[in-house]
Amino acid sequence: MNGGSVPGRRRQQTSCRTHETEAGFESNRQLTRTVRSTCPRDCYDGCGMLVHLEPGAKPRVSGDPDHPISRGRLCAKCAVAYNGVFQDEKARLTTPLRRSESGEFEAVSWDAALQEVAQRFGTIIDSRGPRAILNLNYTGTLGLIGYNFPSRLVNLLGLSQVDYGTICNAAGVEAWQRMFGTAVTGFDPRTASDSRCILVWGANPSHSAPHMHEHWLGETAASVVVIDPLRTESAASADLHLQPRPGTDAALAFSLLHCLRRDQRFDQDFIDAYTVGADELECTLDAATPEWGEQTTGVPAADIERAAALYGAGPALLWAGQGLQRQPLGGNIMRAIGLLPSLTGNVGKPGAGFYYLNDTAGLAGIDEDELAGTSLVSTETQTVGALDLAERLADPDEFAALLVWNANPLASCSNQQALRQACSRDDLLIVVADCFMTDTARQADIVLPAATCLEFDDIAVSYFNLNIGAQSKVCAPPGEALPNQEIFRRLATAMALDHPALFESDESMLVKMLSKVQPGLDFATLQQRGFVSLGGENALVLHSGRQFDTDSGRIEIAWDNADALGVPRLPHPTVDPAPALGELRLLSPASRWRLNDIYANDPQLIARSGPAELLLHPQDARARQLVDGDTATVSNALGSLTLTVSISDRLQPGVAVSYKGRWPNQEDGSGNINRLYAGQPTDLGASSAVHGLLVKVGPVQN
Ligand SMILES: Nc1nc2c(c(=O)[nH]1)N[C@H]1C(S)=C(S)[C@@H](COP(=O)(O)OP(=O)(O)OC[C@H]3O[C@@H](n4cnc5c(=O)[nH]c(N)nc54)[C@H](O)[C@@H]3O)O[C@H]1N2
Ligand SMILES: Nc1nc2c(c(=O)[nH]1)N[C@H]1C(S)=C(S)[C@@H](COP(=O)(O)OP(=O)(O)OC[C@H]3O[C@@H](n4cnc5c(=O)[nH]c(N)nc54)[C@H](O)[C@@H]3O)O[C@H]1N2
Ligand code: SF4
Ligand SMILES: [Mo]
Repeated sequence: MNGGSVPGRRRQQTSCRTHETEAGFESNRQLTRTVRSTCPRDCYDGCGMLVHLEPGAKPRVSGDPDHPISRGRLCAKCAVAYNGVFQDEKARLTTPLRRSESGEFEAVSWDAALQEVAQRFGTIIDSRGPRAILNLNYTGTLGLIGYNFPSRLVNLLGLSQVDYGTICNAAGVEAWQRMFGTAVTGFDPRTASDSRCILVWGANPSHSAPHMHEHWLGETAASVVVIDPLRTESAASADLHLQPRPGTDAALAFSLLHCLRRDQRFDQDFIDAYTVGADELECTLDAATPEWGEQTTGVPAADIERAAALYGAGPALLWAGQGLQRQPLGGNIMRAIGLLPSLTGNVGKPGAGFYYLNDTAGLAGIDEDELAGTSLVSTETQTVGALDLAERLADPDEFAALLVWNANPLASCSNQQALRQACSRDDLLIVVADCFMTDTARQADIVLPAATCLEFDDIAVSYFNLNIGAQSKVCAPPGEALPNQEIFRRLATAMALDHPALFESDESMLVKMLSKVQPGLDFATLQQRGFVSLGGENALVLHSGRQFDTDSGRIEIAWDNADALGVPRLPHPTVDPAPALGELRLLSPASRWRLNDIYANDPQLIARSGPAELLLHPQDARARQLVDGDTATVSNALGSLTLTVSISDRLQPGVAVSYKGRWPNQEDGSGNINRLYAGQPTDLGASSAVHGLLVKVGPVQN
C-alpha cells in the first residue's frame, strides 16, 4: 500500500477516514492520517490543503502537494494562522456571550442566547416589521454552505439587507454586467497555455493571489504586462510594468486602443458581429495618441506602444483587478478597459478572454440561490449600501437591530467613527456571529461563537481557478462554537419557525451540490481527490458561443439607458483631478499578511507584519521631513491616524500606501484607514472608491 513515491497514486490513497501516512503506516496504523481540505477564504487561489492528524496533537495544516494551485504550500498568512490563531482556544470565541447590566460580557448557554435573540427579534418584527432588523454578511468564509445557508432565515423573515458587495467590487460588477452581460464568467486560467500576452490591470497577485503570482504568471510563456500605480512584486517580475497615476486608467486604455487601431489590431469582423456602439468611439480614439496618454497618465509613450504591441500580438488575456475599480470613476474604468478584448476580438477563443470574477459554483450547475433561499422572500425587502451604513444605522426610526455574520464592518466599512457611534446606540440590538472577538463583536449585545473551516464539512470554490474542493472537518470546534448553518438552524427553532428549508441538513445540501458537479460524486470521494476541476484536464473556453446576456445579445459599448444610470453613454478617457498641493492619494490594498481583516489577531502574523505602515515615496517623505520609522499623522476632513513611515521607491510621488487588514481596537484606539474614508461612492454601483482617498501627511505634532 505504500504508494507515496508513485506519482498519481498518492491521491487515491489519501482518504479522510482511513489513510495512513508513510510515517504512520506500520506502527501507528489508523492513528496518524492526513485529510485533504480546501481553503475557503475570499481569495483568488482556492488552495488545496493537507491536514495531518496525530493522536494527542493539534491538526497540522499545510499545502497539498498534489493540488495544482497550492503545490504543497499555503500562502504565508494561512500557513501560519491555520496552525496559529485559528486553533488557539484563548483567541477563539468558545461560548455564546451576552452583555450584562454592567456592560461586561457574560457566558450564557446557546439556549439562553438564542431565546433572547428570538424573543427580541420577534418583538421588533411584531411591532415594526422585519425591515427594522438589518442583516449584514459577507465573505468571512466562502464555503458554499457557511456562506449561503444563513441567508435562508434572513430571506424568509424579510429582513433588510446590507449590500456589502458595495464595499468590495460592485462598480466592476455593474459595469461588466451591463457591458458583457456578466461580470462573473471570465476565462479559465488554464487557457493561458495558448496565450501570448497576459495583461494584469489593477490586481496585485503577489499579495491577493500568491500562487497565481508564483506559478501562473511566474511560469507562463506569455508576455506579462502589469498596470499598477505601485511596483508590486507582480509588477516587478512582469515583462512590462506600466505605472499610471491612480485613477487615470481609462485614459491609458484609450491610448492603448489608439495604438491597436492604428496598427490594425482591431478585429472588425468581431466588432461588427458581436458589439454595439464601437463606431461612436472613433473621434475619442483618434485623439488618444500615446503622447497624450503619457501626459494624461504619466506612463511613457514608448511603454504604451510596447504594451499595445504585446497585447495586440494576441491571443491575449485581460485580468481586471478589484483594486482597479475602487476609484471614483471605477465603473467607467472597467468599461474602458473592457474595450480591449471587445475591439481586438480577444474573446471566446483559446488563450483569449477577460476576467473579473468566476462563478465556479454556478458554472458547475450548483444553485447558490437555492442554497441561500432567495425564493423564500415573501415581503418587499430593502437593501442598504455599505457606504450608507453608518448614516442609516444611526437612525432609530429605521433600524432597531443589526445582525452580522461573516463580516467585521467596524474594520472594513467606510466612515468608521460614525459607524462605531451608530453601533453604540442604546436602543440598537446587535447580534454578531464570528470566530473571534472582533471590533464588531465587541459592540454586540449577543455574540455567537462560530466554527472555522477546520471544523465542519463544506464545499469551497475559487473565483479564479475552476476548481471545486472539499472543505473537511478535521477537528471539533473549541468549546461550544458551531458552524454558521447550525447557528441559524437553532435560531430558526428558537423563533418557532417551521419552514423545512431552514432545517435542511449539511449532508442533504452536500449531496445535492455534488450531484451537479459530477453524477455519483459523494463527499468522501471528493475528499479523497481533494478537488474536481471543471472540464477535467482541459481548459474551458468560456464565452466561446459569443452570446452575451445583454439586451442586444452583444457586448454593449454604448448604453441606451445611460441617462437613467447617471453615466455617459460611452466609456470616456476622463481622469481624476491631480491631488491638491500637499495632498497625497492613499491606496489601501490587500496585505500579504492578512485576508481582509482576518488574521489581524494572529501573534506571529502581527510580528511579521509589524506596525501599521504608511509607505511614502522618498520625495514625499523628504518634503515632510519624515524618515523611515517616524510616526506620521495622516489626516483629512474626517479625522486622523498615526502610522509608521516606511520609505519606498516602489511608489510614485504623490501616492501613498497603507495596506488594509488592521483591527481598529489593536491600533491604540486610533482605528484603521477606514476612519479616513467618508464613503464617497463610485460612478456606477454606488461602490467603494477607497483607493481614491486623499490625505495630508506630516510629522506627529507633540
Ligand atoms: N480601506 C480599505 N477597506 C476595505 C478594503 C480595502 O481595499 N481598503 N477592501 C474591502 C473589501 S474588498 C472587502 S471584501 C471588505 C471585507 O470586509 P469584511 O467582509 O468585513 O472582512 P473581514 O473584516 O475580514 O471580516 C470577516 C469576518 O468573518 C469572520 N469569519 C471567518 N469565518 C467565519 C465563519 O465561518 N463564520 C462566521 N460567522 N464568521 C467567520 C472572520 O473572523 C472575520 O471577522 O473590506 C473592504 N474594506
Ligand atoms: N493577501 C490577501 N489576499 C486577498 C485579500 C487580502 O486582504 N489579503 N483580499 C481579498 C479580497 S476581498 C479582494 S476583493 C481581492 C482584492 O485583490 P486585488 O484584486 O488584487 O485588489 P487590491 O489588493 O485592492 O488592489 C490591487 C492593486 O490595485 C492597485 N490600484 C489601486 N488604485 C489603482 C488605479 O487607479 N489603477 C490601477 N491600475 N491600479 C490601482 C493597487 O496599487 C494594488 O496593487 O483580494 C483577495 N485576496
Ligand atoms: S488565502 Fe488564498 S493563498 Fe492563502 S491558502 Fe487560502 S486560498 Fe491559498
Ligand atoms: Mo473584496
